[in-house]
Amino acid sequence: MEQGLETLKQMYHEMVFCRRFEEEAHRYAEKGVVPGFIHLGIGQEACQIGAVHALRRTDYKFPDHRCHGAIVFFGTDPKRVMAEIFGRRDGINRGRGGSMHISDLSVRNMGNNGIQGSSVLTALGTAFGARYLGTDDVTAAFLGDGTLGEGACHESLNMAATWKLPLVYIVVNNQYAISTHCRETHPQEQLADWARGYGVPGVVVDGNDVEAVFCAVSDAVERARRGEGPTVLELMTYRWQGHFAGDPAAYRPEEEVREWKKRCPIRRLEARLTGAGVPRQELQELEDRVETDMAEVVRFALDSPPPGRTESTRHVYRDRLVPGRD
Ligand SMILES: Cc1ncc(C[n+]2csc(CCOP(=O)(O)OP(=O)(O)O)c2C)c(N)n1
Ligand SMILES: [Mg+2]
Repeated sequence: MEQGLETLKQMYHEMVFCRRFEEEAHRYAEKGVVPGFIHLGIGQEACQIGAVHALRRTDYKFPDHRCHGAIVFFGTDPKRVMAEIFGRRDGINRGRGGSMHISDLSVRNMGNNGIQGSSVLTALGTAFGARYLGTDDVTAAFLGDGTLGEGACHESLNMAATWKLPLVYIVVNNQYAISTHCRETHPQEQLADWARGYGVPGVVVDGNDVEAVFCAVSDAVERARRGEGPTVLELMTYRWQGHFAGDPAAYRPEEEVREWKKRCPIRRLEARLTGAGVPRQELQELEDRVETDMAEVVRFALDSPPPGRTESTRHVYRDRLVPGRD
């Protein structure tokens, strides 16, 4: 599936946006503006944008803790995503979720969960629900190489495979789970092979090539829409930062980090576009547009006040009226 140049330029713009968005989030985390942890997906932009383009607005999405870029391009206003990361009142979840728990049901971003591996179980619910309601909406769940070691992943894939549920497992293999290399925790050469035991296709993809990611996710999504069941995709990539903002990542060889930075997904798409005759100036204009937009995103988030103390018991289950209960 060859992508038109216009789509590739759009992807370029979005990947640059993801990178700059997270760089700004990182900068403000270092200043102490971001409460709690933030995990950055810098270096993994092709995984996020390639997948976004393969999904419809009505598909159910389960981002993981490193998916800020995808969350924005699922269709949530980036200003409200940044405000959420800053824990502010205008955040998409009123500042209560923070980086880890950004959800937006209007675009069927079902949110993330702090318990690694639990999303793939919840994802069974939306996948089954779509089938039950007679729609062809697909569920896509992002998870990491480390998370795949959770028992919940086996339970989820077993059920999805048996019931042929429309579920796509997007395993972003950035090779580390915090400080542990995936070779130390998984016996397979490629994690995608894990799917074979369940009679499910497992596909290894170059996760730094946005076109390859788009094609692989599209194929898996179409297969799911046709009612042929789940697919496990293993996107090979690397996170440039430590596990969380502030982790010096001393456990990784410097040479390894340098090598992976040479495979930058954004520079790679840039080479593809300029090789196809797109003037560098045109890409520069896209980058300039990102800078202008990002200043507005950060300004909005900084200007938004923190949630007031009196609000702390609002919008929680406590307020809900349960029939038959006092
Ligand atoms: C059940 C559970 N165990 C441990 C943790 C702590 N934890 C948070 S992220 C993480 C590593 C996840 O690694 P991976 O799935 O490869 O994702 P990555 O961070 O590399 O994107 C761990 C162990 C957790 N949140 N939940
Ligand atoms: Mg990982």
